[in-house]
Amino acid sequence: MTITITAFERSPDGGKGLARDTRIRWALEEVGQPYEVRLVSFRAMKEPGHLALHPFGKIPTYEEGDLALFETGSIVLHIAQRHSGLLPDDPNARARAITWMFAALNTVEPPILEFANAKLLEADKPWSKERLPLVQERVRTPLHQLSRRLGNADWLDGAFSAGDLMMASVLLRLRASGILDEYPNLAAYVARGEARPAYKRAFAAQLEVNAGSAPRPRG
Ligand code: GTB
Repeated sequence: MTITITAFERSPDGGKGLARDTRIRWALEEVGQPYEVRLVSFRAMKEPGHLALHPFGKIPTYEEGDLALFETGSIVLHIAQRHSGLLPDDPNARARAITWMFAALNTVEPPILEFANAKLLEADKPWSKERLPLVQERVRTPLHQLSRRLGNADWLDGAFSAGDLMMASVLLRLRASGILDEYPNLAAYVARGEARPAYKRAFAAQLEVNAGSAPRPRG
């Protein structure tokens, strides 16, 4: 059955791979599933056709036969459960890998998004300069804890899993701020993710869509 995902017609990051379709592309590349991409504009995302797929009017979405999904956590989990390569067979190890996916999305990503919003959407507010250090500290706290847990390991729990795919995807967004480099083992962890052939194919595919489009900050 054909898999179709949606992505920005023109990503605000100009192809840096930070929009969330890259996670889905990466997961599909890891498990060797071909996919098609339907590009959508910001306007189309808020129109009924897209809202029927994604009630919050965002990308990415995932369609496969009768199934339509939204939310990257749900989509990556679906891909990992349907195809081998992203979750261990042992039930406990599998549950732990899924736990890392949730940790990435529920613990590590929220302060990173708050930080991105503070920089992009609140920079002109009179209180912005005063608030930014607080927001940055909220980013650093889970990073410090994650760094301590990862230690010298390559991946979070044994072999590379969907948990690592999600965690590295979430951390990637921090690189430009310099905060990721404050944690050399996390920076190396993200670099290991990016060095995977599946990530490289995913990155190249999104770049092909966005090459030449100027970066345009947007949350
Ligand atoms: N929780 C949802 C998920 O995980 O799927 C969040 C989906 C989401 O926020 N999608 C964003 C979107 O569609 C794109 S990824 N936004 C359009 C809108 O809300 O109108 C977020 C994103 C956008 C741009 C950059 N960038 O340019 O650096 C990075 C991340």
